[in-house]
Amino acid sequence: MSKKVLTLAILHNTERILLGMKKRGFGTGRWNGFGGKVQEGESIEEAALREIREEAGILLTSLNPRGKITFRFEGNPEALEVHIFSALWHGGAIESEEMKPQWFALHEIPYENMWPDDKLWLPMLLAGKNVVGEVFFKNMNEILHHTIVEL
Ligand code: 8OG
Repeated sequence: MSKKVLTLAILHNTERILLGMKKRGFGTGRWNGFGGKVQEGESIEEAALREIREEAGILLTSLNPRGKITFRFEGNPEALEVHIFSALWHGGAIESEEMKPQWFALHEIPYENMWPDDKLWLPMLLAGKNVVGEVFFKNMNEILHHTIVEL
């Protein structure tokens, strides 16, 4: 079974979270953290830092590794191994071709317009826990089963 390695970074502070509206590609129309595919020759953290720079115009030098979630879709042999990072952020963000950034209060996270798994693990992450798990999707909107636990 093949796998694709991706990154996902959650930028937040004690009051707010910075999400981006995905304007193209996988997950279009959903709010998400910033991230994408790891390219040849870069470490996973380097890829995460590059994606934050490209998608939100934010220059960071390090990230906190927060765990890993593997996504599978029914009928698709390729697993998506998403490495999750976080960083404390208070500053601005710049809209890119891929993402329109927006701050949300931590009690107003728009889960109804996010990937359906996010409500399963993002609250744990924001509570300071690291997460590890697997999510098996029937399609983009429906989860067949999942296991997500504190790392
Ligand atoms: O490069 P590309 O835009 O295809 O990267 C996809 C991004 O979406 C990457 O940051 C990983 C992230 N992602 C998934 N699946 C899920 C998911 O179920 N929930 C969340 N929050 N992000 C996901 O690929």
